[in-house]
Amino acid sequence: MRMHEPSFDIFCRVIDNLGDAGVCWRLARRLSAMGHPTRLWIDDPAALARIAPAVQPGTARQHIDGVAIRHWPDSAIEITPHTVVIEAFACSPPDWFIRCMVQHRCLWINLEYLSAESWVESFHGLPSLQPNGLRKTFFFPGFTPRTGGLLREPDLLVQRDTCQAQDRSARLADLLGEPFDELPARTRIVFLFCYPYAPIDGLLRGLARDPQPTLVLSPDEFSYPPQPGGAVEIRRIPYVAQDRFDELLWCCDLNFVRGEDSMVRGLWAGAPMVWQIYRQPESAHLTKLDAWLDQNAPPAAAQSLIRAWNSDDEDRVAQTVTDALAPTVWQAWRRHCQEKSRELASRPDLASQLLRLCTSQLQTR
Ligand code: TRH
Repeated sequence: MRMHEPSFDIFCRVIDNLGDAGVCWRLARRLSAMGHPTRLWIDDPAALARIAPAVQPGTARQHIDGVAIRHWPDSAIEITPHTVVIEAFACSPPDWFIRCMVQHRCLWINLEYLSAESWVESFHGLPSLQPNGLRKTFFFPGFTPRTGGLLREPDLLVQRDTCQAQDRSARLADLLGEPFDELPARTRIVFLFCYPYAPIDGLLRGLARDPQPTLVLSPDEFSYPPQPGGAVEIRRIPYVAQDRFDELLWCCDLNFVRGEDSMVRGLWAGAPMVWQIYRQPESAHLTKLDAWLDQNAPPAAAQSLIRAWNSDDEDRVAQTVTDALAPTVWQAWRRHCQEKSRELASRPDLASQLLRLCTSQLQTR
């Protein structure tokens, strides 16, 4: 391993759900695909296995999609660290590993949470000198040119458009391993990925009032309210591997996404999207949601639906669903999402920006 070439150790602590593993896995695969040796340390490989089926949760070391995966060990092991160490979401590597980092003068990056708040621009890229002599750099993903950007694979939008030119029932059948050939004409397909406390009852009521038939695809195991009536069908679907998750979103007309990684994929899908933001104490998440809505600025009716979806108010959700599906709003919302996906994709992606930063820091250290 050469001293000035970025190679990566990524540390991932799974707090809950799939987003911690999801973000780290996507980044690790991307860095490896760009030709940089990458090792992912994860404390809960079972969470990763849900979205990367080749992963064996009980195996301490494995190599999948070009990434070396290590079960984060409890005690010190003999290891040479890579030139760059990324801690995801301030999880901090273990002390014994930090001692190796000091010895090898590693770069240390803290990959932060995604936020559209304006302060992110001034904190992105800031260094923090550690008492042990290492310098930790704060890397903030974001939606504007002065942030670290968003994870995006090359030609993603071209792949999306090519995929969408093919028959949708056939694509769904291939992806989910179930027949989809009886979809009534004009069926609206809704992908529903949300937290168990989401106001689903209100959503289903709103959809049931709409004249267009709806098929709701849901990978989650929580129980749904009784069939909502109207032409709404709910279909439980299996989880798909992360490298095919986009294809699922590309099959749908309206995507309900959550957390961080699925939200970004919803943006790339370029279709109307409703984001359920991860709840934080003292409603800090609502400030983040407002910041994103201000910045992204979807049509007013879509904003009302997204705000309602992040509340407990089922009636408000039902009403705002109806408003957002009204033909003129719906068309404007679709156009908006298409344009936004193109605008965001015109900026450098997160992995390229991270590489540029690490390459220049390694040369000057
Ligand atoms: O699961 P999430 O809610 O994750 C989180 C965590 O709560 C975490 O603690 C918090 O820090 C973070 O959000 C902001 O949502 P997210 O981020 O969308 O992650 C889900 C991952 O699962 C994403 O990588 C996509 C993947 N996925 C698949 O690969 N296949 C599937 O079928 C589904 C439904 C998801």
